[in-house]
Order: sequence, then structure tokens, then C-alpha cells
Amino acid sequence: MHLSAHHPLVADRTQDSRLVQAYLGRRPSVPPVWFMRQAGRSLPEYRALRETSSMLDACLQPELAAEITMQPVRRHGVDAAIFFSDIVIPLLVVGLDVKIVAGRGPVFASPVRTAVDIARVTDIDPDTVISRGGPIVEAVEQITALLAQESERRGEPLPLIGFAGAPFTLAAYLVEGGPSKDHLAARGLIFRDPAAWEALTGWLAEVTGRFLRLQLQAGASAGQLFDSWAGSLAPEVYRTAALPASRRAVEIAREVTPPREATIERIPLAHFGVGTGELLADIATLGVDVVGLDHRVSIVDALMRMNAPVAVQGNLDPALLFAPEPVWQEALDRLLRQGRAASAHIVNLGHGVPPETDPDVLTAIVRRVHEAS
Ligand code: 1CP
Repeated sequence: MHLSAHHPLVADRTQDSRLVQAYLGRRPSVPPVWFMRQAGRSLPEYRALRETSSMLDACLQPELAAEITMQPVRRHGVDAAIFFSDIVIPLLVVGLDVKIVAGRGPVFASPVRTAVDIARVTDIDPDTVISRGGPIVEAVEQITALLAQESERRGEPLPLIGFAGAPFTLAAYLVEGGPSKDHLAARGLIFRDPAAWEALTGWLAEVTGRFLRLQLQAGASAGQLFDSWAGSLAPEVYRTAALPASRRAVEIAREVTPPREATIERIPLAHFGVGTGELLADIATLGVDVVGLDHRVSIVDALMRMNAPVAVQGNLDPALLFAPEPVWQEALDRLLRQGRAASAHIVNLGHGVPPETDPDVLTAIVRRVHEAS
């Protein structure tokens, strides 16, 4: 496969970045910080760019996606960019009818509920995500070029994080047909028709794993699997109905082929889900380098539950973004102290940036993390 000049496996430009060092479990002198959903509605410059195109159109216009990806990097001084896309993009790319409804989220024209619906979807060749993935590859190449320019200004390398949705979370949207509080239709299918469920999540693993691998092959320096809604599963259900497909997606993402001159040993992968406190021992068996935590579990408890050599990422409560400065400062300082118990700690929120956030608070958090050390 074609590798751009800015590819981490070619030039190793980002190998020494704070983020990649921490993702590989080597504690940099200054902990890296980025925010889930750092690009998006909290930024007036994002709202201005998005005025003329729909969310999903913006994701498939390389120049626009690249510009939106760069906005929070330039504004906040975060240590990484995260690809501006969405977890449902690979499903759109392979031909499913999905829209992002403002204020709600992804909505599918036809929910996938019966064995017949599932067969219709799993008939699609997962390689379609690669053959039609031109706009994704192009966007990643543009972003890595822009990051190289920004790195020169800052005097330090800046990596791009690629991402994909985990099979369970994608199935939760597909089976429900849209966002849901309790994911009851999806969780019901697990018990009602385990074979159909396995076929669906198995196919999703092939598609979403390829979507992530495509970004890594095009130049992203790290990847994150978002299993946002896994926390709605009992641990024994997670273990049998979600974990195997996530493991397969990770395996596919790890198939990136390094060129002969590469010196980096691997492209690090992270995992994140909301409310995963009870699942951490299982998540630790996925073989990712980094485990993201939401704010409901402390880093110290998480490390005990995982008992594995992983870096941790998180987990400032997003509600603190609305607190007086001394309140979030104290919580952040406590988080930084806790992070020292891990092999490495990447500062992030416990979930995405709320759209109502004052962006100056995010900039102030980045400054404090960088100055605290
Ligand atoms: O009009 C808009 O601006 C739509 C809002 C929006 C944005 C900015 C959506 C719809 N997706 C995105 C981009 C997006 N989606 C990113 C951007 C990169 C960044 O972080 O800066 C990322 C990483 C995602 C991934 C994503 N989409 C997840 C996993 C992360 C998480 O927050 O848990 C999930 C669950 C989605 C589904 C989705 N897409 C959009 C919304 C509003 C939702 C959530 C709906 C729900 O609550 O179920």
C-alpha cells in the first residue's frame, strides 16, 4: 500500500512525541493532553465552517475534514490531533443509509433487527471500505502534512490519532436505528438470536477494523477504538458478545504493513468506553497499549482491576469544565498525581467535550498540564 512522506512508519517524525511515547508506556517528562471531541461544536470556528455542509459531508471532504481536525490543535496547543470523522462513516462508505441528525446523532433509515436484515448487511464485502475509502486516505494525508508544519512552529512532533467505533457500539446504533439510552433492542438481540448477533458483530469487526487500519496505513500515528456504550453490558455478556469482535477489530488494525526502513516497533492503540469500571479486567485482555477511563472510576482502582502493563488515559469529569477555576485546578492536580501510579498517563476528559464548553477553559487545562511538570 502507498505510504505518504509524512507516514510515521516512514519518517518516524512523531515517534518521539509526548503522545506516542506515553502510548507506548514510556513516561515523557511532560504528560500529554488531548480531549475527546476536541473538534466540534464548542469551537466557534467549527460552527462557522460547518454552516454550509452536513456533518457526514464534512467528514468526506478531505480539505474540510483536515481543517476541522487542525482547529483545536492550533487553538488549544493539545499534544495530538484526532481525525475529524465519525464512528458511522465506514457504514456510510460501504453503502448503508445513515444521517447525523443535529442534536441527536446517527440515525439509520432501516434498523437492522432480524436475521434477514442482518444477512442483507453482512452480504456487503468489508473491503468496500478500502476501495471507496479514498476521501479518508486523502484527509489523513492532508492532516499529517499540516501537522508537520505546525510541529515546526512548535518545535515538537505532533501525531494524529485515528479512530473507529467498536463492533458493539456500532451494533447498538444499527439495531436501535439511532441513539438510545439503554440499548435495549441491541442487548435483546444478543439473547434472542445469538447467531445473528455474532454474524452482525463479526461483520462490523471486519469493516471497522479496516476503517482504522486505513487511517494508520495513510499516516495516523496511533489509533483509538471507541466502545462508548460497552458499559451497558454485564461483564459476562461483554466477554462473550462484545469482546471477541473488538479483539478481531484490534487484530485487523494491527495488520499495518511497515516499510523495511521503519524503526518504530508498532503503532499504539487505545480503547475507550463509558462506564467500563466493571469491564476493565476483560478490556485489559484486548491487547491494546492504552485504556481510556471515564470519570466514574479512579485511575488507582482501574490499575488494580486491570493488572496489566497498559498506559491510562482520562479521566477528568466533563462537568468540571463548568466549575470555577480553583475547583477544576484542584481536580486536575489530583488527577496528575494519580496518573503517576500508571506506566504512563495521558490527560483527557472522562468523555467528550460538551458543546456548551467555554473553549478557553480547555486551553487553560492544556497550559496547566504542561506547566505542572
Ligand atoms: O453537527 C455536529 O457537529 C454533530 C456532532 C458530531 C460531531 C462533532 C457528531 C455526531 N460526530 C462528531 C464527530 C466525532 N464523532 C468525532 C470527532 C473527533 C473529535 O473527537 O474531535 C469523534 C471521535 C466521534 C466518535 C463518535 N461518534 C462516538 C464515540 C465517541 C463518544 O463520544 O462516545 C460516538 C458514540 C459517536 C456517535 C455520535 N455521532 C454524533 C453524535 C451526536 C453521536 C452520539 C449520539 C449518542 O449520544 O448516541
